Amino acid sequence: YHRVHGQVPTHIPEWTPAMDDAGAAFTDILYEKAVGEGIAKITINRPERRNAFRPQTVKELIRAFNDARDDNSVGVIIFTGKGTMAFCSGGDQSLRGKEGYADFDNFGRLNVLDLQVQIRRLPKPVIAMVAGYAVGGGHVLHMVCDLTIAADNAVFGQTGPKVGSFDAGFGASIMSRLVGPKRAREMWFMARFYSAAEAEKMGLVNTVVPVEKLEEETIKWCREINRNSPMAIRLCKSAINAADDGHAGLQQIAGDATLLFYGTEEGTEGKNAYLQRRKPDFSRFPRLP
Ligand code: S0N
Repeated sequence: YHRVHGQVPTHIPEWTPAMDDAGAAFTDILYEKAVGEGIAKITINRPERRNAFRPQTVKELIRAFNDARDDNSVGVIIFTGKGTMAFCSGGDQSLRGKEGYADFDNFGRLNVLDLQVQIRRLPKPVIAMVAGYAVGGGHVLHMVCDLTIAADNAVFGQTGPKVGSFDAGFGASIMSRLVGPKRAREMWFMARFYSAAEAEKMGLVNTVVPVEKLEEETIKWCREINRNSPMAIRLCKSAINAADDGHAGLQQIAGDATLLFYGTEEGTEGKNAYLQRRKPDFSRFPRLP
């Protein structure tokens, strides 16, 4: 393989600050792109709170993920937290009220659930790059990513039953798929923390590397993915999620099929016939077995 494709370079690229169409500054996140590499990096930037998210953080993350999705030069998205102490420690508990988390709006919300769905449906790989704590809602965020590259100082776990909360959505179902129902029950019932090595053994993460090599290794994975067919990767992602995501999963993979069909002569014949006010002629297209 390497003789044909060459070794994958591991140097860290130059990160250029990025904006979305709204052009408003980000306060809680950093959004960067490695121009010419097809890699975007989205970083929760609240290290003083172990990268806990508040509603504003989630709103900004949703904007950045949308932009990275729409930018057709981007093939892979890295999702991470600032510093090496934490990927994300979940919802900011100081802002938790009766209806969810409240910041500037003064009413509660759980908009991280929208972010989870967005990452799951985004037709490009999202890689969680985890140093330090990935706990509570932060642990769910790494689980909804397509891949997780962990530093050797990473710590994983749910805290909900200790702090009076739980994520019975993707936080339970995707975990059960990843580690199996017995382990998932253990993680939620006991609310223990697990080391990177334990997480690797449980199938929670793809690989573990020394913390000082974390970005280098993640970039290497991104470059290796970006060498491959974006359409094949898109279909693999939607296929792997399809059954678990029910109607929404079917809709995603069906949309991919429509996207491909539009590119065929058969699909184009129907559109042309309509525009040319004639009967479509599908007779030349084979009825394949
Ligand atoms: C991460 C931990 C283990 C790190 O410990 P360490 O290194 O000893 O640091 P600390 O001194 O504890 O923390 C440093 C400073 O950061 C603040 N901080 C840390 N985490 C949070 C947080 N989540 N919210 C607010 N502040 C946080 C500390 O307070 C400290 O600040 P100072 O220096 O000012 O004292 C440790 O910090 C820890 O255990 N953190 C809490 C982890 C946790 O329980 N998270 C919340 C879990 N719940 C969710 O995430 C809910 C998610 C959600 O939105 C949801 C989604 C779906 C359905 C339901 C929900 C739901 O809301 O329940």
